[in-house]
Amino acid sequence: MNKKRLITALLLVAPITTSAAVISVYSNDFDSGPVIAPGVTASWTTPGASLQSVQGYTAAGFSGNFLSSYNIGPTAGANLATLTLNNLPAHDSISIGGLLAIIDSWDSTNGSPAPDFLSIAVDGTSVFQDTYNNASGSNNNLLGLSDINGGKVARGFTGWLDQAFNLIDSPLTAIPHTASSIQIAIAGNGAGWQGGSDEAWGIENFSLSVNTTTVPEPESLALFSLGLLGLGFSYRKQKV
Ligand SMILES: [Ca+2]
Ligand SMILES: [Ca+2]
Ligand SMILES: [Ca+2]
Ligand SMILES: [Ca+2]
Repeated sequence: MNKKRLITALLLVAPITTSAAVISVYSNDFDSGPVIAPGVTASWTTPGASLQSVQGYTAAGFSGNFLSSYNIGPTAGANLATLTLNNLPAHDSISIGGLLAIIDSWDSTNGSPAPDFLSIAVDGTSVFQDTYNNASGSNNNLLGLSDINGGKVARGFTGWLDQAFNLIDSPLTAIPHTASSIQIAIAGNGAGWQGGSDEAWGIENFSLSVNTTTVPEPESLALFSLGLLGLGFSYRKQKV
């Protein structure tokens, strides 16, 4: 096939590729107020968390305040922070982003008292659950989140060592979802989760984006077919 025909064929094939669009619908640094897409409404209910200083987490890229469970709970049902968003644009999946602080004496699934879990649910269905071993136990960051803290380093609160992770590339990316409303619930839980000032979580730069996938239009499919024809013609021509 000559170069011109190859380029023509590739150009015609290009429109068949499904394209994805990402729309940021909510982000919050917990300092300057949330940024919310036009038409979308957002509200938090936070019996298990409050706005607090990030303390030494500035060294891990946090700033000002974050949403944290430090010094709160645990009591049944009170370990939660839930974000509700309504009037989302049409989408087929969602992605949750942010920085996660794992504060003080977390005891993994096999330390004491354990197990300790950080859990995130979307519309009541668990999409994220992991455990951390700041104080005891051996299982830590089983989901392999990106460490942004340089390992276990004291970042304040009580004297126990602390951890921090970026939620990027976690199971929170491209979660299938189509409804126009969503509830995202963050909780510390597990039979050994002590909460209060023993072990806590914090969320910074929390964000939600919705993803749309564009399928090829019939016109593109027709062009694609023509491209294939052209490709076949070129091959035949070259053989003789
Ligand atoms: Ca902040
Ligand atoms: Ca503990
Ligand atoms: Ca600490
Ligand atoms: Ca514990």
